[in-house]
Amino acid sequence: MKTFLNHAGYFLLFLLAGCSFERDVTDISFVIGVAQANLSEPWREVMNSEILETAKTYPGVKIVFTNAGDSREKQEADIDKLIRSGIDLLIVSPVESREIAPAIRDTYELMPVIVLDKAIEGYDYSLFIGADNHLVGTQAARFVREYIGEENGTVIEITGSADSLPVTQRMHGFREELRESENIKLAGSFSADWLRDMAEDIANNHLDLFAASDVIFAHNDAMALGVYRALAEVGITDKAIIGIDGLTGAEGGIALVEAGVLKATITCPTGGREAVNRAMDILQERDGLPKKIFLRSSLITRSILAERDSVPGSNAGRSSGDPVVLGFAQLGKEGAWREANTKSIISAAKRSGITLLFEDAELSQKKQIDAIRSFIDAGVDVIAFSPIVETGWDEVLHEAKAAGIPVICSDRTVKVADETLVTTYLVADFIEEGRRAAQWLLEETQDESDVRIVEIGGLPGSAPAIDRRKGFAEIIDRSASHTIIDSAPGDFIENLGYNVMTQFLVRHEDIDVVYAHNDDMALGAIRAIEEAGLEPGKDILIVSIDGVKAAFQAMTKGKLNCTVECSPLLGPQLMKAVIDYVNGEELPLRINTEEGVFPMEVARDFISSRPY
Ligand code: GYE
Repeated sequence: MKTFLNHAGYFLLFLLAGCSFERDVTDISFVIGVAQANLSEPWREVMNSEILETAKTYPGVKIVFTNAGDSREKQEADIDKLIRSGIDLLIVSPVESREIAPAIRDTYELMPVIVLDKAIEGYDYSLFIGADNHLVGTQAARFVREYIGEENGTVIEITGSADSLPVTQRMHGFREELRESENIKLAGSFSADWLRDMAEDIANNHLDLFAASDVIFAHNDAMALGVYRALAEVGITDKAIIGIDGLTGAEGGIALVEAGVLKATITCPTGGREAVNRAMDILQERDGLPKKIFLRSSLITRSILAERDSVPGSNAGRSSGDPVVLGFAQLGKEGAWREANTKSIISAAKRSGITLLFEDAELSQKKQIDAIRSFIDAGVDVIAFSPIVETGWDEVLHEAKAAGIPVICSDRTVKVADETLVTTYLVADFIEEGRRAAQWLLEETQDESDVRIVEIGGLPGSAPAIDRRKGFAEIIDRSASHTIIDSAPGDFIENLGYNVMTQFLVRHEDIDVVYAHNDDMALGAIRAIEEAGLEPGKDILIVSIDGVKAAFQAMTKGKLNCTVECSPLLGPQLMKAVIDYVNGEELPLRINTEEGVFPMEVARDFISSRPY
């Protein structure tokens, strides 16, 4: 029955959409195709209606929906039909993450593609938008830990369809965090395919187990409601049941929390609104387009709802004519990347009419904290900073929060106990950069055995140094022929890269590869290798990260073998986030920038167009 309905629904939509396939160029400026995975989950209905509602705010934009009824083959056919109908951009919410990837890649060769909700492997699409499902799971477990406290307790988990990426991520996040409390045991885990009635049946079939548990955590609110119904049937109405989604409307998570049916829910935005807004940015070729947007998820309880109603909105107290003031605390001037980053921020602020208070912390965390405090005192609208290291920010960020000033982390991440202290992260995926450097290396040296690698690390304790190391090691560890024989920090500074490499060359006779966490240190290493009478790029292969101009110059001379791009041009994205915030829009949790990999062979083709 479900399939029939889906197909019938699809045909209806397709017939309706049929009229728009004949494009009337005079009044339709863009047609956006939406390949939806299914419409049997309320969450997806909300996604579609958000897409429609948002599209209405852009005159001349037409949306054409298809519904794959959870069949991958059907979704491939849908995408095909949408393309043939003449859409300008595809939004796809994939049925699954793996096998659909080639169809998405082929479409991306023809037009921009936004992947919504389920990430796919690789980078063959324009933009990914979705929740951080690992974090969603962590947030749920944090609530459970807080709720159960020190006593012994048990929890039952009801998951969405097994074998789907968000489910695995939610499970991992939930269990990892739960393990922090030894007194809490997972008493059972069941899959109910995201469906309310299936969850109700499961609870009915295991009533004793459910009745004896302290908390039931379901991967969506619909299943949480199903469990509630089963327990209410036998007179249990005070069980702590928590869900995910936090949709508005009847039977939505917010109403269920308000009514006391659920103790809590974690909001999981559908991204429909964001997808259309970003689609328009792409179609109108606006500045500051990111690669991945992770949406914010928040814990909702009755008391949080009550509190929220009494808190003024983000732009309270501003009058619309006031210039927007941004305080930016730069970490220092350690090299070429940072110089480009600073320039990008200053010029983008000018272009956007934002008043910028700029402080340079000269590589001192203390100075950076002082700068943030000075922005709080000045009462700026938004604070942004590029955190020199990951930890040690809780106190000053609490001060900013207490003053009602949002904080954006630009380029690097922080580790804080309360994740609401940071409004948005505008960062690169440093782990992925490390992986890409390693993948390039494995391919380049695939026929060799016993490849000996030295690593020149970034500033210890900084997010890029921690993550670039992690991502690189993850891939290298899979190869029996590659070993990281030594690693030492060069703090992202050219001279220190030179020093570290000089010592490596004294300590080790047979170095095959240098992996440097940035180009500046690689350039320092090149100097050291030449001084030792060896040929960089030949006797010793060198791979680094950033993609600055000097790295391209070194590649054209054959001295550097590969650079993995990490764009410093964050100014336009940052200003967009600031303006969106001031306009009262909810900002995503994390925005990842676009990045490429440039081996030596292509350096000449790109060098003249490198923007930094
Ligand atoms: O790669 C390095 C700089 O935080 C991403 O910092 C940034 C890094 C960049 O010093 O060159």
